[in-house]
Amino acid sequence: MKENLIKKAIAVLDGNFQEGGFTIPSKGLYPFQWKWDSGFIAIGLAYYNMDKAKTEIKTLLDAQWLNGFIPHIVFHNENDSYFPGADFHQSELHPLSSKKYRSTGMTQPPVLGFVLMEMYRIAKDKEDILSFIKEFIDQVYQNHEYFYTNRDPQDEGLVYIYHNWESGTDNSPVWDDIWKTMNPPEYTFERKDTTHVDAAQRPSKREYDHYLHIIEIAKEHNYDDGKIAELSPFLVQDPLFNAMLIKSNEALLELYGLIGGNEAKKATLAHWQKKSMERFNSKLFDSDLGAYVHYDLRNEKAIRHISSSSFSPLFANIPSQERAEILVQTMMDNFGGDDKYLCASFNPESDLFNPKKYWRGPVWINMNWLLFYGLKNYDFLDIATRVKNDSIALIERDGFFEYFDCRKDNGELERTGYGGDNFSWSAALLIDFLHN
Ligand code: 2M8
Repeated sequence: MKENLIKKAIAVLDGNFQEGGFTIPSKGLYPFQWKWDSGFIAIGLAYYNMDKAKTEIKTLLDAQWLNGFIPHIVFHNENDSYFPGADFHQSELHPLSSKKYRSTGMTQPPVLGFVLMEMYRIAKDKEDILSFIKEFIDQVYQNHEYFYTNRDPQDEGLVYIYHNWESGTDNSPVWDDIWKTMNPPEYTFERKDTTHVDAAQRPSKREYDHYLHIIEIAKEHNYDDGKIAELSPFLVQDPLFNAMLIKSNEALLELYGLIGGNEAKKATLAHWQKKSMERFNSKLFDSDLGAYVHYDLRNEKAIRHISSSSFSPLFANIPSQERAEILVQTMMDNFGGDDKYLCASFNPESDLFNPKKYWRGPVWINMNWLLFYGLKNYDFLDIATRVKNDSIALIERDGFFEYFDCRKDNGELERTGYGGDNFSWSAALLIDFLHN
């Protein structure tokens, strides 16, 4: 059974691998290289083809800008089956953007530090992987330097995102109140995603107007970080994004330790890490909700919703044991009923929860993967096992979908696996689940 599932997962990943040396998230729907997808994909690849895993990371880093920024989509080809594509984003507006690849002018969660650490953990030949890491680690460090230098205007140790697409959790209800503060024009454009996937499972046209409007503002200022911090209607400190940065800081520190030398970089990483951890805990924990929340920096207020991002700090060892216990209790009370698979992407107890719509409720395998290791960090071994087994059960129930209905189906649900099929990170992280 296990061997069979691994074989199927490998077939999904191999089927999505492209000649340019990267893996698309899913055929049709997502025809390019995405930043955090590539990171998760490399973890799966590392189990059966370390060379491919290295290539995945190398290709992504090849698109890094001169200021250390790594874009969220690298447009390796002219495929026009995705909107908005390279012509809309116009990364060339930024003076330091890559001359080799067109890309977006926004980023995604900084997963690469801990992905390198995972590759090291999985590798059989430690010497070989360490020489790969040695070659590329400085680029990841420079990416962190970009964040701390350009994305933290009040020098808090918490970095902002300026677009919901930077969060990775695109249409989460967390952003709904921000949309109410904006009134973008009604743009005319041709959606491509809804030709691949039922519109009921994707963001609405009006939501897309907001998404495009933020990009238009950034483009007017040639993607200048200072101007974006000043003017973007969307400016958020996201617990998921910052937890990924903190976990990656920790990984870089450990990897530089293995490599030796690099004292100045280690000292800087340790400094960032301390500051970020402290501020994360003092600013983003909501004691009344018993969960970490997002902070809207533009409108200076906390966004008081519980989502799967609220639990991601467990992965980065951010809460104390005592706080972790509160957090897990909150999760089990709201998300953990026997009638549900763990872990919905948005609070099932909220009126805004939608079990079929993208980041408004369905289970995502990458979030479950973060949760699995996060729960293990704090010795919640039974719940961690449940998260792992639920993830495997969902893939067995539905296939390698992009997202899954968290409700246990007694035959009354018409379908339960949603979005893109043969989805790469679902396959890649299943391989990891089955080995751990
Ligand atoms: C989804 O986002 C893209 C935009 O980046 C889209 O909807 O077109 C998100 O789920 C994101 O987290 C993911 O990286 C991307 C590709 O899988 O798809």
